[in-house]
Amino acid sequence: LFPHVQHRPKAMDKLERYAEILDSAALHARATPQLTHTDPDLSVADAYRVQQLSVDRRLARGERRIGVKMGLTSRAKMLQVGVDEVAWGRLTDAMLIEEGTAMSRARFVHPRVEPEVAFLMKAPLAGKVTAAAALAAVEAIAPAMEIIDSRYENFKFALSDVIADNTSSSGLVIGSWNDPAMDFSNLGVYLEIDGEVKQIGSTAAILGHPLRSLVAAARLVAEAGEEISVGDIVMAGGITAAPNLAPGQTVRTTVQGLGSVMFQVE
Ligand code: 0L1
Ligand code: MG
Repeated sequence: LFPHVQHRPKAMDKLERYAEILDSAALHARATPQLTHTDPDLSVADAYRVQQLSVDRRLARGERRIGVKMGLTSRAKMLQVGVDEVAWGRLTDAMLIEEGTAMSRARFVHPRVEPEVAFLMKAPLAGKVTAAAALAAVEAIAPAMEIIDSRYENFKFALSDVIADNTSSSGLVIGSWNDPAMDFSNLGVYLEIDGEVKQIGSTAAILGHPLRSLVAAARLVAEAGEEISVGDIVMAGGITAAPNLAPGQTVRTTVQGLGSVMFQVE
C-alpha cells in the first residue's frame, strides 16, 4: 500500500532501554552506572515508568505480583543513602525467601538487610485514605526483613535512579502473621547478625507510625493507576540503617509483641 515506507524494527524507547538495563543488571547480579549520570533530567514520573517496564519484564518471564514495598520511610534510611523522599516499589513471588532458609549471596550485587514490618491486606486500598480505613483493610501484621540490592555501582543513586531500580527491592522474608488489633505504633525492634545486635529501633521510625506508610502506599500506587489488592503484602519500610550481608551470616529481626524472623546467607 505504501511502498515508500521502509519497515524497520521500532527503535527501542529510551525508558524501555533503561528498564532492560536494570532488569539485566538484576538478573546477572552485575552493577550498572547510574542512569542520571548520562540522563541527569530523568524525571520521577519517567523513573516510575521505567520501574513498571522492568517489573513487567519479570512478569513476562512468569513471576507473579504479590504486593508493594515502601522505601525510604525512616530518617535512618534517608540519611544512609542521601535521598529524602518516600518511594514505592513492586514485589514479585521470586523475591520471597522462606523464613528460616538460606539466600544465596551470589544472586545479588551488594545486598543489605532492613528490619521491617509487613501488612497482609484483606480489602483493596487506593487513593486518599484515612489511617482508620487503612487499618480496617489489614488482615494481619508480621515481623519482616527486606533484602535491598541497588543495581547501581557503589550502591549510589539519586531519587530517579532508585525509583527506576524498583527502590532496590530484591528479597523479602516474612515472619508469623499477627492479629493487627494491637497498638503497633511504637514497638521495639532489633536486628541481630550472628547473635550480635547490629541495629535497634522502633516501628515509630516508619513515618511516625507504620499505618502512615500504608496510607502513603495507597496514594502513591493510585497515582500509577494501580491499587493495593486483597491478599497483597505491603512492606512498610526500613526502620534502621541497612547492614551489608555476607556468606555465613545468620540474620534475625525481632519486633516486640510480633515475634522474630530469620534467614541465613550462603
Ligand atoms: O526499602 C528501602 O527503604 C530502601 C529503598 C531504597 C534505598 C536503598 O537502597 O537503601
Ligand atoms: Mg525496605
